[in-house]
Amino acid sequence: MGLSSGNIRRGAFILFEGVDRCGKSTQCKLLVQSLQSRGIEAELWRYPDRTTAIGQMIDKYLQSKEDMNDAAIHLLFSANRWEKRDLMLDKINSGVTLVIDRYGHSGTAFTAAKNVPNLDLAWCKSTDAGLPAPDALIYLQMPVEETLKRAGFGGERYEKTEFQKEVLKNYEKLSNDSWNYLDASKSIEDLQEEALKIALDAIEECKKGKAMGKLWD
Ligand code: NYM
Ligand code: MG
Repeated sequence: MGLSSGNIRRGAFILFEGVDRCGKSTQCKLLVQSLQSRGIEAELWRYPDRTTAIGQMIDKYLQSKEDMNDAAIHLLFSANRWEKRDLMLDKINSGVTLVIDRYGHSGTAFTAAKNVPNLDLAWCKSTDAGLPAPDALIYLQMPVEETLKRAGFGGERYEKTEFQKEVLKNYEKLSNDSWNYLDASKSIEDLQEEALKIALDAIEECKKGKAMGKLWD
C-alpha cells in the first residue's frame, strides 16, 4: 500500500443526544478536553451549526424572529447536516474524533413531536438517511420534570414542558440496543468518566478499522 487514506487510522464520531438541559453541552466540552489531554485529536461540533447561511435561518426560527412551514424548517435542519457531511468525513478520515452535540436523532425527535400530519417519524428520518452514523451514541437520560429544575431554559422555540415530553417519547421510539444510556442525574464527574470510557472504546474500534456506518442502519 502507498500513502493512501487507508493507512490513516480514522477518528470516531461520538454523538450526545437527549432532551434540552440534560447536560449534553457540558459533557461534550469535557469529553473533548479529556481526549485532547490524552493526545487524541478531537473537535467539538454541534447541530444546528448556526454559523452557516442555513444555520442562520434556523437560528432566526428558533428565536421566533421568523416563522416557517414545519416541513421546510425540518428540511433546513437536515440540510444543515448535509452541508457539513463532506467536512465531517474528511476530518474523521484524517484521524480526528468528532464529539457532536445533537444530530439527526434530534431532528426527528423534535419535528415528529409537533404531531403534524405527514411529518411522522418515518418521514422525519428519511431526510437524514445516508448521513454518516455515529460510532457511539451517548443518550443522557433524564425525566423532563428534572430538567425543569435546572437553570438555563431560554426563550427558544420547543423549550416547553409538554413539547419536551413528546420529544422524549420520540427518542424512546428511535432508540435501539446500540445506544449508551447514562443517568443524567449523576454528577458531572461520574458522567464524564462513563462517557470517556465509551468514547475510548469507540476510538479503539475505529483505529482497528471499523467501517463508518450510515443513518439509519
Ligand atoms: N433541534 C435540533 C431540532 O429541532 N432539529 C434538529 O435537527 C436539531 C439538531 O433545536 N431545542 C432543536 C433542539 C433544540 C434546538 O438546539 C437548538 P441547541 O442544542 O439548544 O442549540
Ligand atoms: Mg437549547
